[in-house]
Amino acid sequence: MKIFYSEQHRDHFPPFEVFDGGLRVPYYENPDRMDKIISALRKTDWAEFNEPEDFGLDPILAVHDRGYINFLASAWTEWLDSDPKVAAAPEAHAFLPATFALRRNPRPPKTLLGKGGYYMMDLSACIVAGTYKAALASANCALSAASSSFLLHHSSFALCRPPGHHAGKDYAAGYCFINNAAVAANWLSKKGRVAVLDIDYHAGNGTQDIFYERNDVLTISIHGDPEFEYPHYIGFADETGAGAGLGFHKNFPLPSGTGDIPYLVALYKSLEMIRSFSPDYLVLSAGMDTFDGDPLGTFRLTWAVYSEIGRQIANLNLPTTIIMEGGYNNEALGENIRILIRSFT
Ligand code: OKP
Ligand code: ZN
Repeated sequence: MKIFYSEQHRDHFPPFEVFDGGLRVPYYENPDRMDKIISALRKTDWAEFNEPEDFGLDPILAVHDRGYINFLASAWTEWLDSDPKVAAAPEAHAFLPATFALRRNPRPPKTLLGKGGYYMMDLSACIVAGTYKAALASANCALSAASSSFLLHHSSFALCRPPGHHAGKDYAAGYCFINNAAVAANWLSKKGRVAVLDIDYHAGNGTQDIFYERNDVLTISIHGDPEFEYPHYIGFADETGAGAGLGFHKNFPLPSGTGDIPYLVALYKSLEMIRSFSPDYLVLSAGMDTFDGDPLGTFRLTWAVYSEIGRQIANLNLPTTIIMEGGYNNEALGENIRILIRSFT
């Protein structure tokens, strides 16, 4: 199986993020995650690593707002220029606003901090010197995998970092800047009907937002109930699409502590919906933070169930573009991914 991966992600490694309660902690979404996955995949006889192609900005701007992308491109240098303390020790800093636009004025502000609070949703999507280039490379991995799924009519894996499913049309959130799955799904939607299935532990709010009014892309997310879990404001069962897109979005919010069996029940319902939509392509947002003991999750999925999840999804028999999202138990991450995706080889 073709795997698309770029080393560019290493330059996106913010020195901290801010947790609920104001605690400043080391960045959970770290480069070591990729190293663990790569070493697990290198042990197989089916992993074929490829550099992504550069697709330029057009397929990204087909999904994201231009003002937002411009903000991502310039935020770090503007931050560096704005404060001598940052310039004196750039590696100890990240751009992160502390004031957010609760109800939006339709006019994006002109100042950097104003734009930060307008284009960012929380305190985890920190911007450093390498963030924009890493986010572009990550989106190019997704596009290269989508293009490979189209040309070879076969599944492919985009080993994306930073992840993407929390990023909306004009906002960064939850370690995500460019919505890799949405960019890939939108690109594939020019070639055929597309379904997006998001199995990351957290609701795929960005993907939901981006396709909410479209009926040509079915989006489904299985996740910790936003009643108790991040992203708190979106991902509820009664959100099923709007306008032409009504009936083309589905959320499966599940309780804290969810184990293998109830998870598989939600998965089977998702696969039933995908079958009746009869897409030409599947985009799979694959997060492994559903694993028992993940530091950012509450589910209790076992190692063995990833094999069953992979087999069931692969049974759809669709060219599947698998996009890496979350998963923060680094020691288990590589094996879990290997077990999940081997059914697609
Ligand atoms: C990104 B992905 C923790 C607050 C939540 C953000 C989590 C983002 C998860 N105290 N922080 O979906 O894996
Ligand atoms: Zn997640």
